[in-house]
Amino acid sequence: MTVVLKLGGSVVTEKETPETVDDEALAAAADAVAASDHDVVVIHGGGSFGHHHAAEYGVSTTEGTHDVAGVQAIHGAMTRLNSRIVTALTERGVPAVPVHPFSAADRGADGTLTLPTGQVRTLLSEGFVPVLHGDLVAHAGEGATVLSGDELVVELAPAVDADRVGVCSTVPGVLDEDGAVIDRIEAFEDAAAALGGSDATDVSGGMAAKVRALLELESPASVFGPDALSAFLDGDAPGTTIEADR
Ligand code: IP8
Repeated sequence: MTVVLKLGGSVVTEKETPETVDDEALAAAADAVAASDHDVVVIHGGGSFGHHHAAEYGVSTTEGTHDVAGVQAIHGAMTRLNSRIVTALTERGVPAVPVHPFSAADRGADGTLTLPTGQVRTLLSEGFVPVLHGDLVAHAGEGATVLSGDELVVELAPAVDADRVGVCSTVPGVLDEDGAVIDRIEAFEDAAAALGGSDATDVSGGMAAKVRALLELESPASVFGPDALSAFLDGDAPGTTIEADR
C-alpha cells in the first residue's frame, strides 16, 4: 500500500515564532509514521520556516523574486525544517531521505508546473521514505515563486500510484458553516457554502484550493487533524474523505 502523506507546516512548527519546530507535535507525527508498515511519501509544508521568509521577501505562488538573498533565505529555511523532520524520522528507524523540489522542478510562464518524479518512485521502490517539502521553484518570467506542499501532493499521488492520500492539518477535517467536520465530499458543491463559493480562487493554499485539488485525484484523500494521524495510517478514514464521484 502506497500512501502520500502531507504534514501541514502549522502542525509541526510553532506558526507564530520564526523557524521554531513544535517538538512535541513533530515527535508524535514521526512516531505515527514509524509505526506504519506502508510505503510512505512524506511531504511537509512551510509553517514558520518558509512562510515567514516568503512574506518578508514578498514571494507567493504567483509573485516571484530575483533577489538571491530571498531565494537563499526561503529555500534555506525549508531545507532546515526538512532536515529536522528527516532527523526525527531517522531517530525512529524510518529510512527517511530528503528530496528538495527546488533542485528539480520548474514552472512555465503560464504557471504550469513540471516536476520530475522518477527519483521519488525509485527511492520508494528501493525501500526509502522520501521526504519532500513546500519550496521555491524556478518560474519563467518571475524568478522564483513558492511551490506549495499541496501542489506536490497533487503531482506525486498519481506519479507513485498512491492508494491513499492523507492531509494532516491543524483542523480535524473540512468544516461546514457550523464548524462541524464534513464526513465526505464528492463534488466541490458539497462544501462550496462552507468554503466560500464554487468559483473562489485561492492561491494561498487554503482549504478551498486543497479540496478542489484533492477532488482531481484518482486516489481517495482524507483531511484530518494531528490526533487522527495514526488512525489514518492504520487504514481508517478519519476527518473528511474527499473522493470525486466519477
Ligand atoms: O506550507 C510553502 O509550502 P506550504 C513553502 O505547503 C514555502 O504552502 C516556501 C513557503
